Amino acid sequence: KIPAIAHPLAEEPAEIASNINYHVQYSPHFSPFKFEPEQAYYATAESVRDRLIQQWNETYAHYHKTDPKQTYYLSMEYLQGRALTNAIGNLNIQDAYADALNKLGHGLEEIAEQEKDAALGNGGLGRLASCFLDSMATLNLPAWGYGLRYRYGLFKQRIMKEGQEEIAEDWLEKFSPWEVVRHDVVFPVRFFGHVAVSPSGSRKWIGGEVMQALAYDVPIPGYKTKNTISLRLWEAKAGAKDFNLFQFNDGQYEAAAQLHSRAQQICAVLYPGDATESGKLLRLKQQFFLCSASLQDIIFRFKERKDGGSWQWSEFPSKVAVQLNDTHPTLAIPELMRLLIDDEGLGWDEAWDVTSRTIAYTNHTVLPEALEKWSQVVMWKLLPRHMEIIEEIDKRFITMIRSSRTDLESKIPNMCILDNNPQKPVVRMANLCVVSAHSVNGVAQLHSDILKAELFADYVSIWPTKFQNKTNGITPRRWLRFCSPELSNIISKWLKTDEWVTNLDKLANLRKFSDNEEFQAEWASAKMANKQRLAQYILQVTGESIDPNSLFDIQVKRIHEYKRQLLNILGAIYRYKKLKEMSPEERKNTTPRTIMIGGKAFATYTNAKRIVKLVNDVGAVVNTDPEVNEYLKVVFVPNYNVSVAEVLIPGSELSQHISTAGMEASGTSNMKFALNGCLIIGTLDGANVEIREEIGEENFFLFGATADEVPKLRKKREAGLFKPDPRFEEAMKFIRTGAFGSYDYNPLLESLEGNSGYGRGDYFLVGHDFPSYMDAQARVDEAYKDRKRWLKMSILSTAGSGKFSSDRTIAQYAKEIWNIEACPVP
Ligand code: DL6
Repeated sequence: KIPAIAHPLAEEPAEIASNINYHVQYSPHFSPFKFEPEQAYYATAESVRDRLIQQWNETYAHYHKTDPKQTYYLSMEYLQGRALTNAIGNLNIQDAYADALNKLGHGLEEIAEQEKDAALGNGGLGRLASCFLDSMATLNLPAWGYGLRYRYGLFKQRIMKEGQEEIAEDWLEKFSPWEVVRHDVVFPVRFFGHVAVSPSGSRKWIGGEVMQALAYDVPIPGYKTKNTISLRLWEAKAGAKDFNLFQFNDGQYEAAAQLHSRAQQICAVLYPGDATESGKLLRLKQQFFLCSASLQDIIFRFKERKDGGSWQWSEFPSKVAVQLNDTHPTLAIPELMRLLIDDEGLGWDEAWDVTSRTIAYTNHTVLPEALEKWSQVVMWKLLPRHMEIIEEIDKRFITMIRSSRTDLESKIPNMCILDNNPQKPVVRMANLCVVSAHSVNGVAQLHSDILKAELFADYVSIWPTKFQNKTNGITPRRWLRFCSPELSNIISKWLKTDEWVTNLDKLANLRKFSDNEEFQAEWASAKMANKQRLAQYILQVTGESIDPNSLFDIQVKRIHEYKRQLLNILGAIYRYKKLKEMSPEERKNTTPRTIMIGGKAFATYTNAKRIVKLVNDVGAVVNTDPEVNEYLKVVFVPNYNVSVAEVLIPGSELSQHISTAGMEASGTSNMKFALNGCLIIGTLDGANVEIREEIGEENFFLFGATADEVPKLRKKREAGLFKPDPRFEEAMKFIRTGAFGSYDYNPLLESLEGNSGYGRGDYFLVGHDFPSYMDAQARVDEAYKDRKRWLKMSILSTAGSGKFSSDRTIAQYAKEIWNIEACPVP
């Protein structure tokens, strides 16, 4: 009965319902007369998009008119998750949409669940980029995100008897209502070819294969502001002229469309396997594709802003800031140099000055295997002109050291960009970034200190002010306001304002209520509602029934040996064994626990896959053991992603952030859990250090070696001086008895044994930290028995989380690195 009328800016539920109906009828994607949840989702999303487009166009127009300095965030990954709830939440139209959908016979929550996660990232680094976009928009900062439009994002994880299975995740299967293709924004990107030298000596990259980068824009609305910025995702295309009709008609179908198929490969998958040479080449192509297309677009906008008037290249750094999210977009450095020198005719010194004043670099890891090094052979083949430029940057850097810093002569082999080892010559991308960028930052204080003291120590004396810290943050909108409306409402009620949503420091005012019985009771009931919702979800996806009165203990993140899910599961095994040995009476005095572990293992990372299998095998035994399953359950949460996190985190009470100290650059899920009133058991690693400082050490279950002890402990072990704790040995032995099935866990267990060697010697110190971990777990059990104390700690966790808003992080980047200012749309 509701008419189909376009009301793009409708406020009233009845008008919104008409607008949704309009999209059902006039933007059809399905057969007519169907209005099931799926159809309702697409039509609802399109009606929200109408409104976003309006704000978006106003934002573009405003930036064009006011011409502020803009930031461009270059990232190979964005882990956006779902957009609908976030968009209507940021636009503050949830209630009107819920009413409108009710009129149409649907519930908002059910409709929102139809959306597939946009998972164009692996984990923390990609999710950080997405939180940053939300904050940039909310703070009215003139900024853009640039990335790639992967056809298949992060794989879907299925748990089989044999362990993890990976399935391609086709997030674009039907289509995404959140992207707008810009057919007028297309740039050529070249690969291979050669360098031609003109009689005057100028150099130009020619030949090779040329593809087109086509822009798809995703609107990023700020919270309660008109400003709506863009995430611009590039897709690779070949044109009609690249299609050989003659060959096709001759029956050579594949040869006829060769370039089309190579273009398709570029954006086919996030992180193609790089164990093979072709895999490496493809990954490098992806990186260059992002950099080249984005820089051409940025330069185009820089020139366009003067409406044909005159401009100077020296102004470029005062109009453009480019942030490299890790080394993945490092090729932006030689590409900007090439565009300026070869295409725009600048001299080396001027181009270098512009480039280095424009580009800033964030490091996200100290793990040697994650520090990118590209084969010089592959680089010369794919990007010959860029290799010339990189050689010149390196040569000039070495000359500078030799002329002005002779004390660093012996350090040159480590500091220079090209490692010319004849066996395996490589380009060290992190070194290229440090030498070229005007700012280098780590992502938590401890991590930034380690960068300065170790990884980049040699450079610090040359450029003492280049190195900075920008502790990561998370958006309070997605990670509290929208994922836990119950807790949010209580917070706003007691603080008598919802200002905390954009000024998270205000949460500190909750401290004064931490002992208040009425407040505690409301807090407990919100947490219980979230636990019940989580229990429902676990039942639905695993068939396991878990008790909301047990302690919900969660570890969710990518599976990696340094993140030590193995420590967690060994602890669970030990707990299980002890419960088995107890009398029924003794068991009644224990704290019932549900341990949930979730995360994806990289497809070729064998030990990580063994860990996934072990968690599942332990769960299968423990959960069906009638003697103990009232006191302990172990659940593997399949296919962990952003939407799953939005259910798990609000329902958590304890979360584990237990990496070997010094190895987790920051972590951001620790911040999400703490913000949701979940207590942390953790090491002094990454942002744990700062979280503990903010929420109070008495509210944090600390254990384990510190970062400066780790190298000494490794040495001690190599010298054969490590004696494992009997509890640790007991847990290991228990697995070997076959208590959890016949799978051969020896290779995994052996990695924790011996004193050294590849895959041996317990590099991640699980055995060393095990006793202090178990002691900390015992403190958790005791604390949980004291209801009032636990609730107080939970409230203080939320109250102490103000610092970890990505609004704070982004405000610091804006002021201390980018030098940009807010530009609110009037
Ligand atoms: O900075 C975001 C995130 C940190 O929170 C994690 O601690 C860190 O492991 C992650 N780093 C990476 C590095 N990948 N590469 N290369 O994902 O960044």
